[in-house]
Amino acid sequence: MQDIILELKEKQILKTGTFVLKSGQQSNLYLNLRELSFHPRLFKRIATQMAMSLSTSTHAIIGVPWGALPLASLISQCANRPMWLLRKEEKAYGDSSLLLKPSEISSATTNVTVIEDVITTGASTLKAITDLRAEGIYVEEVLAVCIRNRDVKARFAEENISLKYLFTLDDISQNSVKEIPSHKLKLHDVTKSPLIFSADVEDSAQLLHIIESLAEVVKIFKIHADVVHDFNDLTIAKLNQLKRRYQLYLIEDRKFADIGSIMVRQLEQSRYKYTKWADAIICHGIAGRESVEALDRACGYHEIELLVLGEMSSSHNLIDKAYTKKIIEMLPALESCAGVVMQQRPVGLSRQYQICTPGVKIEQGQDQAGQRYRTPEDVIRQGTDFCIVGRGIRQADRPYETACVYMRQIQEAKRQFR
Ligand code: S5P
Repeated sequence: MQDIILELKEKQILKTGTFVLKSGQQSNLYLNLRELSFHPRLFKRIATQMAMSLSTSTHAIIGVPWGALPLASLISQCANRPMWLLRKEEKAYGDSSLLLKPSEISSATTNVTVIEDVITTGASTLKAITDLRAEGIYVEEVLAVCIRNRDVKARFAEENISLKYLFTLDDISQNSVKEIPSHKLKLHDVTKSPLIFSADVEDSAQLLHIIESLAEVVKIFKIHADVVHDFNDLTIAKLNQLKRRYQLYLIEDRKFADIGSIMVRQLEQSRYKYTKWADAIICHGIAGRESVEALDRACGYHEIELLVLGEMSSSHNLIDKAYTKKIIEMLPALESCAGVVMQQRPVGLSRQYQICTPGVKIEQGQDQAGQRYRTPEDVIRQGTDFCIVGRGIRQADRPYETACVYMRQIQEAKRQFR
């Protein structure tokens, strides 16, 4: 439910401030669920949740006119239960009945669920219930997205109606809303946390689990979204939730390497929606200055930092000293560039650029596919700011404890060599 609340906040459907409600009461939270239909995916999620709590003995659902009608129709689809219609006022012509339902169904034998979006005093919902009762309908329950406070439950209990809802506004404490940062973290905000964990796992569940289990000790996570086979919008919502809760910095290691216009489209139009969650992306500079500058401008627009790759950890890689030098020369023109992926700090490089070094393990060595490893002590001695560690932690029996060991070794080496 917390996910849904955060998304409502992000989409400005849930607002903070000072608001006067229809009832005249003042509130510091305002929920405008009328705008939910502008966001079909979120709307469907909410309707699905509500459909799951529908009573099994309900024959039909009825939305309180008019605000709850789009929601009721979506729930009707999700639950595969018919939707009947209740008019707000009687018509002066034609069929004057307030209720529209199939004529062959007798009112006396039917239970209905009334759907509402937000219930504050309950007055309009109770008016709809009175109208339905006048038509001989038995209202079994009311299902709402949200109630303002729990006191209103007693009002429905008096009427012998069960009131179900997804959340109450009182539950959304001011603190949990304030926790959401208004800006993304920058790499220099997290320099006290010099370990980057490469979360190169296979699916979203593993990704979210490993991030959450390490988040107390690791603050920077590097992800290859395209190796997470079921990376989707829910993964993104949950990643953002973890980001806020633990103040994390997320790097997408896509290693963009094409001409500028394509890299910009890859950044902005990818199915992995990098701009919705990444604080930084990694790119190659192979296409040259103008291409990287185009990507840099797009990064600036999306408040994403750029990390440019100047050296690789793999054996016999094709990068030579001249190439690395040209990458370093490119940096001053890149306004979003926060750092470089390098094996060591180049002499004379400005301290404004953080050095991030992959290929780090407690035991130095090599894997079967070209990766070479150096120890945290070795890379810190070479001037690195951040050690990037993947399998050294992920494949350990106790990843959390192992991450703590890496962190201690890195910090110890920093004390020794700085
Ligand atoms: O030169 C490089 C650059 C990078 S970003 N060598 C690398 O290994 N990486 C990345 O660091 C690589 O894509 C992987 O995500 C991580 C190393 O993982 P490990 O399991 O070998 O520590």
